[in-house]
Amino acid sequence: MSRETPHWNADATAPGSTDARGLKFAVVVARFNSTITERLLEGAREALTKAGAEGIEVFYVPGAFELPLAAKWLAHGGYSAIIALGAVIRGATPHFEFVAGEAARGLQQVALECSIPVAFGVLTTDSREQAEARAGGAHGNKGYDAAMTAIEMAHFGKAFGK
Ligand code: INI
Repeated sequence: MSRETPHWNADATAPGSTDARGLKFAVVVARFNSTITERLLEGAREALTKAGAEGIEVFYVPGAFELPLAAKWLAHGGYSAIIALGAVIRGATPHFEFVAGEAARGLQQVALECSIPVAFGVLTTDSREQAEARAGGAHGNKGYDAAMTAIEMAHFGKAFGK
């Protein structure tokens, strides 16, 4: 499924849009399926750099299952938002549901418990081809999209004194 417009706020005049000046981001990247997750990281870096982010720190974990705990530890690191990147491919694992489900559930739990935006840049696809299409291919780059979401949510939080 493709979208005609991005789900993040692309209006440069709106508060919390594409301006990341003064904001610091932690990007936590799963090494599993690293050819794909490195492309997601490139997309996230591009978005943050273009938006003028003050800080971008990158951390690695073994797989998507490890992303929530890393995000929880990073949540107290003074970042404006966390961007979690991973690629869980159904064809590659019999425990797809566990890895993908726990990554999603855990990252949302960190966001809510620690009161910090955690952008979900974890691809959950049936095939490697579908993942590649979403990591700089025909369906864009979900790392880029996750970074844009993180910028918007960081501004949202700032508006409420976060
Ligand atoms: N981790 C991923 O990030 N993507 C996968 O597709 C995947 N598969 O296929 O199993 C995967 N498994 C590793 C998992 O994330 C943990 O690192 C491992 O279970 C150790 O806790």
